[in-house]
Amino acid sequence: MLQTSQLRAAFATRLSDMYGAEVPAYTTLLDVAGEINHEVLRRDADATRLGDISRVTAERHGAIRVGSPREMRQAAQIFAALGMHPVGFYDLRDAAASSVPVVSTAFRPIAADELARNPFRVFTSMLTTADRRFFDADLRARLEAFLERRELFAPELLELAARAERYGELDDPTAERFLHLAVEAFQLSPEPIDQAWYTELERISAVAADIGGVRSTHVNHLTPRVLDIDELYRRMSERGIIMIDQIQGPPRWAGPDVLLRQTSFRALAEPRRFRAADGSDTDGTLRVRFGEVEARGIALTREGRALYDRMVAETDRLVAESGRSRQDVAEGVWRAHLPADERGLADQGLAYFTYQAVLDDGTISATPIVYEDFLPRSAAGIFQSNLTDEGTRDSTQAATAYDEGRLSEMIGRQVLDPFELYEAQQRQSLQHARKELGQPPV
Ligand code: OOG
Ligand code: NI
Repeated sequence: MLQTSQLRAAFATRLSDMYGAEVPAYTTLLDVAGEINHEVLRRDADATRLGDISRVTAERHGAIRVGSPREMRQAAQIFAALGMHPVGFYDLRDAAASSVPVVSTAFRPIAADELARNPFRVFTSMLTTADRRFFDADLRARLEAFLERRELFAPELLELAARAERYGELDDPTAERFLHLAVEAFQLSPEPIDQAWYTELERISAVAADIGGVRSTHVNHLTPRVLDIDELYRRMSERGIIMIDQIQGPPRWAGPDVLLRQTSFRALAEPRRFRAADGSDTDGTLRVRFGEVEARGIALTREGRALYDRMVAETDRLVAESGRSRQDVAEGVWRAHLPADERGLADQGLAYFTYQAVLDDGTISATPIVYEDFLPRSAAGIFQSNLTDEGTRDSTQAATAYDEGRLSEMIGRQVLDPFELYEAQQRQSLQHARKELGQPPV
C-alpha cells in the first residue's frame, strides 16, 4: 500500500525525473543546487533551521496552467489524492506589465508533519476567459468551446485520484497506474499545434496561447530549493546558463531570511510541429519550459507582510529616483526597517514561530516556521521573463472580478488562507509548550 504522503513523494520524484530527461538545463540546476546545499551544510550547522537536509534536498515546486473551472476542479482532484490542498489566491492580471490573464492558487500539504514528509507544491493558474480586457465576446466563445472539448486528464486518472483521496492510500499496482497517468498528463505533448489558432491567441497573450492554444497541459517549470541562492546564481552564470537579470523577492542581507527569494533561466526553444489550415505540418519551436530555483525563509505575519510590502514600495521609489542597483537599495531599506535577528521578529510579532518547552530550565524556545507559499510579484515576474511580446489588452473594458471566494466555488474546494494556517500552527505549539510547563493557556 502507498499512503497519501508516499504517493506525493513518488509523484514529485517521477515528475522531476521526467523533467530532467526532457529539459537538460534543469538537471544542471539540480546538480548545482545539490552541490551548494552540501557546502552550506558543511560550513554552517544552523542552515537546517528552516528544514532538515532530507526535506530540502527532495523539495520542489512545479507550475501548471489550465483553461477553465472544470479543468481546475480536475487538477484539484489529482492533487487531493496527493494530500495537496489549494492555499492562497493570487491575481496576476495586474501584477504584470505584460498580458498575463490568469488567477492562481498553490496546491500543497497543510499539516506540519505532512510538510515535513514531503512539501511538494504546484502553483496552478487558470485562464480568465471572462475578462473583457483580454478576450472579446467572439474570441471568448470560441476559446471556451475549445477548452470544453479538450480532455487534459483521462477519466481513469480522475477516478483513481478520487479513490486515493477517499481511502488515503492505493495498493501498489493501482498506485503505479495512477502515478504513470498523472506524470503523463503533465508531460509536453508531441501533438501538432493548430498554427492559426495558436497565433490568434498569442496576439492577445503568449500565456493565453500556452494555455488555450493546445489540447494538453504541461509542467512549465520545476523548482528545487537551495540554501545559498546568491552563490547558485553566480555558478549557473559561470556555466554559461543565462539567468534572468536578478534574484526576485527580498535582497541579500545580514539579517534573517524571510519569505522567498527566486531566480530562473529562460525557457529554451524546443522543437514542435505546427499544422496549417491545409493540413500540412511544418517544424517550429516553442519556448514554454524553463527552470527556476528558490531559497525559502521565515513566514511573516500579516503585520510582517504589510511591512514587507511597504519596504518593496520604498525600494521601487528609491531605485527609480537614484538609478542605483536594486540589491543595494533594498539592503539599505531592509536594515532601516526589519529587525536584525529572529528574536526581534518574534518580539514585534512580524514572523511566525513554533514554540517548544525547555523542561530543564522551564523556558520556551522558538523555531521559525518556513514560508510555504508564493509571492505575487515574483510569480508575475516569472511569467513575464518568458514572454517576448507584451501582448495586448483593452484597458477601456472593466476587469472581471475574481477573488478567493469565487475561485473556491469554481474549484469546488475551499481555497485556504495561508496566514490562518501559520497562525494555527504557532498557536497550537505555544499552548502545548505552556501546558508542558504547567502554565495556563493564553
Ligand atoms: C507560474 C509562475 C509562478 C512562482 O514560483 O512564483 C511560480 C507559471 O509560470 O505558470 O511558479
Ligand atoms: Ni515557480
